[in-house]
Amino acid sequence: RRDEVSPAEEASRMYGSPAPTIFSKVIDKSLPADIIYEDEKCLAFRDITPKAPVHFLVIPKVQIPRLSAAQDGDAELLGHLLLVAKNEAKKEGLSEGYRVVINEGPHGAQSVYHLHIHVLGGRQMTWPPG
Ligand code: DGP
Repeated sequence: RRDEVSPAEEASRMYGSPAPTIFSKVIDKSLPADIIYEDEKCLAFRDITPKAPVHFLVIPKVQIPRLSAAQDGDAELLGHLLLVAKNEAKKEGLSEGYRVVINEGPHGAQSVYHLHIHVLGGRQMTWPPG
């Protein structure tokens, strides 16, 4: 069954062996982070270089390297990440709205190759983004 393999084993089976990133250390708690939510599938923690008064990341425990590497079987997990993002945004008091961002690949300015959803709020956002 899916929940009998560790996240690392599962990632290895589904995505090959992507190079671990700094977020692997956040997941295994070998690197401290300000974790605001955790369950068996995901983690939400504050971004170390916040770009807004509230800026947190939601990541799967399975190391999907980037959105373009996601597979059809990830539909439930991806939906879960979005629901966690909006639940935590509410807990953070972002009642006036917020920005949800996934940076994908070089043109998307992705720097950490472990899929993550940015949630930014607490100030007026502008459009288009840089
Ligand atoms: P991206 O450019 O979308 O790949 O964003 C990666 C984000 O991860 C960036 O906003 C900074 C954040 N980040 C990088 N290293 C760490 C870390 O060690 N701890 C935390 N909390 N955030 C980190």
